Amino acid sequence: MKIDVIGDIHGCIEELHDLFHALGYQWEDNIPFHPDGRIPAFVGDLTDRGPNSIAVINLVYEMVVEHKRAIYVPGNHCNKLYRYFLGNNVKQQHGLETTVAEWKALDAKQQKVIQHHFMTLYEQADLYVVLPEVNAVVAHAGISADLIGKTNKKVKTFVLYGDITGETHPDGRPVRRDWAQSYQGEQWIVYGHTPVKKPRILNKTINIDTGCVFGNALTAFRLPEEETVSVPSKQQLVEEKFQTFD
Ligand SMILES: [Mn+2]
Repeated sequence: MKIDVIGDIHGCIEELHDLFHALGYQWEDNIPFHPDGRIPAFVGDLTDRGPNSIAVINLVYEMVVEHKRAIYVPGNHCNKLYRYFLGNNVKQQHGLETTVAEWKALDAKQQKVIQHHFMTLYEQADLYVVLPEVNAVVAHAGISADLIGKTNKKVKTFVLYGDITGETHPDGRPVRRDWAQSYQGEQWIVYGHTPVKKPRILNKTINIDTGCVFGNALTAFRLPEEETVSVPSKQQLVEEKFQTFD
């Protein structure tokens, strides 16, 4: 099994197409297939903030649910959109408002189709995936070694939001522990969630959220090759969104 883990897309469909092209995928029936049978694994946060969230939902749904030729794990933005579609009272902010606006612009029949696609995609997904063939775990905000193999509320919070302490920085961002720093496992942990300018490799973890929606790049991590492939973003650069590490 050969895997291409794809970072946070956030509605950037053009860059996703560019990335599939850069990875050597070919389009058949509007779906990218790799001639060597490689499997894409989406690390979550498909929607919000970017220009084409609905198109990303449709493509990922087709690949994962219809064709069963791709893997998907949910991100925190996916969780929020799912709760919106459930009818929960979710605040339309932090990018959800762009996805909701796209969705509301559709006719009633299309709205139902998209809602059904996304909810089906989300409901069939595991919180994270373990891929023994390539010695890797894919989880949106990462996972600590002691939680691998478990599914409980703590795991759900970790994989969606990271190792949050419950406290917030003065600017409102949640305080997160740097779990990757203390990771001692032998399996790759491939994750996204926190935008960085370059893929961040630390121990056997790699953050591939290179902030496409904030104007930097969309990145894939290829296994077993252990190579990254990035394509440039077409969005405007928002410098302050990127985390820097010493
Ligand atoms: Mn996220």
